[in-house]
Amino acid sequence: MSAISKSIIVGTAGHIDHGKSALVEALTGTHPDRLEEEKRRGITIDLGFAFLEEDGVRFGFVDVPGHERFVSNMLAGAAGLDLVLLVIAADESIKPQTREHFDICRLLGVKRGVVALTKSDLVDAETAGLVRLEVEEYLRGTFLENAPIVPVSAKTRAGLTELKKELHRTALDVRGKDAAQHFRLPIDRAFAIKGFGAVVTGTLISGSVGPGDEVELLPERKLLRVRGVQSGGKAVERSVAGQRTAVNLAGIEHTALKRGMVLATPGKFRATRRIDMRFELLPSAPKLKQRSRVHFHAGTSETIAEMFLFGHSELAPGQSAFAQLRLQDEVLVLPGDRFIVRQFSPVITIGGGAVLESLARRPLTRDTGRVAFFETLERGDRVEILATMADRSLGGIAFQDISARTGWLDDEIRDAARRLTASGNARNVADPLILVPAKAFEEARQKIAARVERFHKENPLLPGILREDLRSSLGRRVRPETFRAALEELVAQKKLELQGEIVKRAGSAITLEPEEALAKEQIETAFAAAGLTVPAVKEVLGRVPVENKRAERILQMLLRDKNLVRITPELIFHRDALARLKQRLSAYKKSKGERISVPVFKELTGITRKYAIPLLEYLDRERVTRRAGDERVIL
Ligand SMILES: Nc1nc2c(ncn2[C@@H]2O[C@H](COP(=O)(O)OP(=O)(O)O)[C@@H](O)[C@H]2O)c(=O)[nH]1
Ligand SMILES: [Mg+2]
Repeated sequence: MSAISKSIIVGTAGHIDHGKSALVEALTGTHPDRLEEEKRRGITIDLGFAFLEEDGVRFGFVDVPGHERFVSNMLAGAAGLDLVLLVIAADESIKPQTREHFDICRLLGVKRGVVALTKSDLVDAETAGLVRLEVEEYLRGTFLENAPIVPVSAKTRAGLTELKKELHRTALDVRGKDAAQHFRLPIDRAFAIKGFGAVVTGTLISGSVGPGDEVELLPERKLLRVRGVQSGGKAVERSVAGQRTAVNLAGIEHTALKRGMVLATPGKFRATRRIDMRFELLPSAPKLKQRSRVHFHAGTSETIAEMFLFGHSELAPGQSAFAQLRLQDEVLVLPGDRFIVRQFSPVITIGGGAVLESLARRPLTRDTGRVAFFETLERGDRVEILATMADRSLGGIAFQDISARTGWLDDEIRDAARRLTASGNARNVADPLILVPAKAFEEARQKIAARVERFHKENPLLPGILREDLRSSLGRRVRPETFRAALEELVAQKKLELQGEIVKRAGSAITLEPEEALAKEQIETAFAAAGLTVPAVKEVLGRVPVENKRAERILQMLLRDKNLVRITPELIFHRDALARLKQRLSAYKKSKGERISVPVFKELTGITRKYAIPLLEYLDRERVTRRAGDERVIL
């Protein structure tokens, strides 16, 4: 057996009874119908799976039901197709679900396929020729225009070798899925196996998974451990993107798992209820009104949604538009993911498209930059996308948000961010990363400088503004990280200076008017002279030659410089008086022992209870003394 170089998911598509399941069995040896009811009724209800290895290519077949009642099952299987095997019975030619399935493949962005004209044993050469012409005509101008059309019979096995050859040839042209990207496995089945526990299966659409991995179940946000992985019916060390994959999970009951949920790399993604996208209405669909209710299908999930059209009051058949879907249930999708929209009732496929913004915001009329943003997302240039995301954010965009909104790998994010900051259009203000538009950063910088300047003007007797006051004066749009970075830059540029918690203009110093200098001296002297029997603050301030507001500021200066110490709102002492008191206590300790009562303290200091109690409490706080019952211990 040759080594596997490529893993490709092939999906069948086509009308009921056209021989899809029989063809998969003829190609792989496995009949894809697995449900009891399917076997009994002879129709496919849910997805079926089979495998084939041909010349280094591993084909995972997803066989879908053709009946119109089971299109939603078909959709769960169609997500993740690399290649479509369009099945058209030679005796019936193109029928309604041929068209619907084909439309779905086109809307899902399937790029390659092979057409099988099945049941060729039932028609003569002339009919076969006519059907081929019809099919060619139908496919003209579509992605299958030049696809091989192979007449086959599952009954006589005619054409099977040729069909395998064409599948192999086409598979080599398919751009496979990327195993290096973050892991995502949309779940299409969940069940339990005796002795193993919960198992889920799905088409691995990106990344890889193996035993021992930790994965996140979304939208549940549950972390789970992978016990084992199977691919193609065998246990494997790693299953990679493009393979049908079964994952045995520890720590969860299979009943808590269901189709539509996704296993993913932990901590990277967020489920959503609001998606911006480019929507394409099929030419065969009726016109679509604003705010229509629809069915939304992406990956293996489906939910009900309301569609808001941007810039259109309704959409004509065949038209496309930017739109927002508000979903009833949370789903995990990423930009670039394809989805299908079906009419609410009667349920028919009416269109689909690609996700542009998976974590969309509420649509606002005043959001004039929206269309340009969508166009940027569609162009797909990473640096440009980051720049626009930063521009449209309130205070910048952080690493985790970029990751959740783009699905890019960490290195891809870092690389794009580096190129963006190098261009000068944005600033990184944090580690790992918060991108702030250059304009917003410059605004913050200027606001800070202006605020400090104004503070100095309004408060000539204060050395500068408190850092926290400065930050909160900028409003909530300036993130703390932006503030810090802008402040650091202003300090580095020697425009501002930091002094503890105070921010000031570089080189600024308080200059006192002559009467202010006099007042300062008078205030300090008043407290110094009073010793421990200090005067009321109001009284001291009332005596100086400047008005109350300035006197208050001068007092603040003395307190800040610690010449004066405030021990209660009403009581202020000079530092020398307090120093003498501490000396006296330590002398007392030496001569009389470490314990001192309040009366003795009063006697020692010659002060009344009014001063003694607050002073002792101050000394307790200063750890000069410690309270012990009614007494103090001198420390
Ligand atoms: N004569 C003939 N009958 C076929 C062929 N392929 C399928 N059938 C029959 O057509 C019916 C429907 O086939 P099935 O594979 O279930 O169709 P599906 O609904 O597209 O999956 C079954 O009775 C098959 O036996 C074929 O190549 N030749
Ligand atoms: Mg079938």
